[in-house]
Amino acid sequence: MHRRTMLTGLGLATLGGPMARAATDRSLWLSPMLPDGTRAEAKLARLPGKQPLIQLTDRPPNYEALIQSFRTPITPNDEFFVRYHLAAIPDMAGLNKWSLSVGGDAAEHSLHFASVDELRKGFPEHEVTAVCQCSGNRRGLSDPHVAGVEWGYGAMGNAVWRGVRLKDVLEKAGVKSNAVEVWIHGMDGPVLPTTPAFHKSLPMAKAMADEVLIAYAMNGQPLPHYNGYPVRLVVPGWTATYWMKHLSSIEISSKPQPSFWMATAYRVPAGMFGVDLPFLSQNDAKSWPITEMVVNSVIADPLDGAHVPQAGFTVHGVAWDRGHGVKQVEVSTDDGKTWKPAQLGEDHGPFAFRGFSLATGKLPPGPCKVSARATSNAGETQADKLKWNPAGYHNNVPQTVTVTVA
Ligand SMILES: Nc1nc2c(c(=O)[nH]1)N[C@H]1C(S)=C(S)[C@@H](COP(=O)(O)O)O[C@H]1N2
Ligand SMILES: [Mo]
Repeated sequence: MHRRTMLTGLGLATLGGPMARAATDRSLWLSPMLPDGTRAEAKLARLPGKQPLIQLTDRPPNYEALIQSFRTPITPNDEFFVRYHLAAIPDMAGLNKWSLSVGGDAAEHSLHFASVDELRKGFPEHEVTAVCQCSGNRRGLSDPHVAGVEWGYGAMGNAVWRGVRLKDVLEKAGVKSNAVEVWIHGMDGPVLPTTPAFHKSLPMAKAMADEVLIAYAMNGQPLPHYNGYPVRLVVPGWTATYWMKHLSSIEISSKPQPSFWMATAYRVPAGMFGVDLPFLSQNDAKSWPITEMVVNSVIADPLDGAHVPQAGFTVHGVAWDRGHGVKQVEVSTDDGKTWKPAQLGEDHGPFAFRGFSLATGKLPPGPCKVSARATSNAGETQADKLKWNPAGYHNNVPQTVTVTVA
């Protein structure tokens, strides 16, 4: 479809603010660093119930958020990114027949919840504000490029999640002493029976952590269809591959989950990225499963290519880490030569985005390279140099936004 027709079809002309700006200039929503093929094929498109997002693939749906969505620390549900591995996703009628089974060879009993209400009424409710970030966020910026969905900066979001603790449900089922992992599975599946189903697992120590929720609400609303309706797992601090959507089965297991998605995919070179909680049952000599996120930040305003006044402008963005919380964000307006501490916004807890802002003051005319660099309460700072790995994970090199001061 012709781009102009598509955008008109989406009704973008009627939207104000950042969306309208994004719609009129492709360079404002597509990172200049993405591979040419990705840049040529990506388009703004709307899934049911969503604002237009950047469509990277349609089957399965892989849509990233516009960078403008990170001007606020809480990401609205209708701007939240969507990522699926497999294309057979139940429709709402199918998902309304949801039920959850809990069992496994290392469970004392099995449990069955026939509705969300039954689950909700069985346990105390909890809330956590946490970043859901795809392991592959920024993969498209890997240099040299790597295979996979070529995400830019928007394969992430931060929301207030409400649900019951996984731990409380596991304790009700009874955890035997030989339990090693909790296996999780959702209601979506492959179109072809030869494609491996999306089976994942968590080590017992993370599964039993207080922050891990079986969530049925996101920012005070039911989960959107494509973000896991009616129930998903929320695993704060860990990349989103463990955040199982349409969660339908939980097994307490004495064995490591052997699926393709644990044993082969979603792995990083052993020891390349430090973690607090090792996933010992899935580690091998060469590689570890990707688990805890790395400290990172994104500049959401100004956008690459923007024109800014000599009197100066305010840099806005968000920073996050793997659950220690953000201690400081520094901003540079001279291509990383000098850095100034930014002002931090409201603290939404250690697993959440932390907003930051910095007023630049007067600037000389010409091109200006703006960067941000976050440091966590664990003393970790964003990497100076990309820790390249074959799947393009954990890219936390400070982003550079180039604007023109005029
Ligand atoms: N059932 C199911 N859950 C899933 C996936 C999936 O393909 N199927 N993908 C995982 C991955 S890799 C990511 S990045 C997140 C994306 O969450 P979102 O689509 O709500 O943004 O879902 C996770 N949970
Ligand atoms: Mo992901």
